[in-house]
Amino acid sequence: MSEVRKLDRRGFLARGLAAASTALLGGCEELSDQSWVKRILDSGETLTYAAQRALITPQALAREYGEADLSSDFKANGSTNPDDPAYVTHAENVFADWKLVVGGLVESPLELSLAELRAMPSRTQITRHDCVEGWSCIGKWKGARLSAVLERARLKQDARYIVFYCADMLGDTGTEADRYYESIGLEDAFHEQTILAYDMNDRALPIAHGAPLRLRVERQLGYKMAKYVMRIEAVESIGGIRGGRGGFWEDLGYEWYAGI
Ligand SMILES: Nc1nc2c(c(=O)[nH]1)N[C@H]1C(S)=C(S)[C@@H](COP(=O)(O)O)O[C@H]1N2
Ligand SMILES: [Mo]
Repeated sequence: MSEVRKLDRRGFLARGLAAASTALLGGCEELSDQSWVKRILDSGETLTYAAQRALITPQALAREYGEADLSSDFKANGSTNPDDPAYVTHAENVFADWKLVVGGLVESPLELSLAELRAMPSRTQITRHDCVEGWSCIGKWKGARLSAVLERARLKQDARYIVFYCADMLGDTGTEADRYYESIGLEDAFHEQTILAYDMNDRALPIAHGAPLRLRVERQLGYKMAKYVMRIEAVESIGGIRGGRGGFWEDLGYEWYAGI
């Protein structure tokens, strides 16, 4: 484990522990020491992309639950109220003029309002969200299929990754390096359960959980599920973006493929 990774992991876990000790995660579950999920999380590693490929088929579904399994109080984590001025204005306006920007290696760049996203092919799913800090909650998500958005934009041949740019700053340098971003490969982008969620538990997605739009990519850990998504971009390589490792936490040492 590299030094930067050790330091970062300590910081991330310390924040998680502080949160866990103040509340017993109303309705959510702290993973027991015996849990296989926790053992993987504690090892500091997630399944590598290759291991995941070897274990399950590319299109296998993450487990889905029933209404009775919903956590009564889904924990909010990381940024919960972005202070970016443009975001604040959109929030005050209940996102009426907000648009998702879709660009990069696409034939037809798009700007989609929430009404347009709501009119697209959708999926609703009840799934368990596992945070690397060692907690999980079950929630119901409805959103536009990312595959439908990408099909409308028409990916160019050389597109390999989809990058999600978010409104919030998580670090404390006060620079663009603090802004949250994430990326996934095309297999996850076109996976049945990968959606741009606008509803949570049958209501418009709350700000604490990423309003107006957040990614759900159900076979990976919580930090992949970008909240406050403002723009998505199709790229050939993530190497030239920011720290070059494909995400805010990845640039600080976390695995890019956070398979569970
Ligand atoms: N934009 C943005 N997305 C984010 C985060 C964040 O801080 N900012 N935190 C990540 C982490 S670590 C987790 S566990 C989940 C938390 O989602 P929740 O607040 O709905 O529980 O969002 C992920 N996506
Ligand atoms: Mo997380």
